[in-house]
Amino acid sequence: MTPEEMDRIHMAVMQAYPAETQGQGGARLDPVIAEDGAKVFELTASEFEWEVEPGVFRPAMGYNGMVPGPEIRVQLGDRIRIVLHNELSEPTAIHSHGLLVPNEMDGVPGLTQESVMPGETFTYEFEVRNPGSHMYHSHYNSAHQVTSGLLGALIVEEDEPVEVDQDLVMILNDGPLGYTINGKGFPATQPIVVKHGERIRIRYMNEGLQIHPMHLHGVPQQMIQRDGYPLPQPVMMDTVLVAPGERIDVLVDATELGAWAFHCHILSHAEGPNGMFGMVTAMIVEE
Ligand SMILES: [Cu+2]
Repeated sequence: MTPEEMDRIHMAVMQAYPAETQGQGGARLDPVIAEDGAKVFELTASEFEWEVEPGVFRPAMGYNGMVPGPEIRVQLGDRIRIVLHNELSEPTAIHSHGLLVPNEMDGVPGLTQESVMPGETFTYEFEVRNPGSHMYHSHYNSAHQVTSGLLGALIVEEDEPVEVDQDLVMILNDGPLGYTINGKGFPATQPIVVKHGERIRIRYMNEGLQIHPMHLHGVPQQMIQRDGYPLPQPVMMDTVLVAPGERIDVLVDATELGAWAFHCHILSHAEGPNGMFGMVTAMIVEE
């Protein structure tokens, strides 16, 4: 390959960003309020083809036909009911990762419940006792089911949250769908677009099998919470290491104008001889 050919391929990928693909994950799921006041969330696990980057469809598993699954947002003290319908070809279950729940609602087949077999429904019900950025995901054949997309954000809002202009979730994953941010690989990842001077909150969640040090160019990140627990002293950093299972909340002040690269700094998750791919996006700070 000549330098010119190499550069043409690099530039073509950059120019395609942000590329349109079928399907977007993480749509907010509004609850149905039951007669007893419980917030009911229906999740159907199924198998489908998911377009991770333009023209690349991979076999996925997901809730309600999307990767990541719908975002569930609740308040402290809520009684919630998560109704799982299993339309997969294998058993499954849902674990509410990070939440304090009664043992029988913990979602670990063989330990706390029977497996939810294909065609069956299981209802998880509990009172929400602890705030923070949490996750729900499969706890069955999990190295395959979770990395294939059976996951989602389960956010319990604080009574007095930090005021921000945008509150964003960034779910990291690796496995059968490749290296993804919110279910897509570059150039199909979505940019973060902010106005100059705005403050945003990013809730990182790592559902993959590998660590991902997330590096934002241009401005530092202020880590305020880990696994839903506030840090006694916030920490400034430019590369935030998110381990599998961890959630890390950061604040970013968009003080610098321009389009800033935002990527995993394990470089083999982000850039190769054909240019950027996988865990890459950008924060665009506008006037
Ligand atoms: Cu990575």
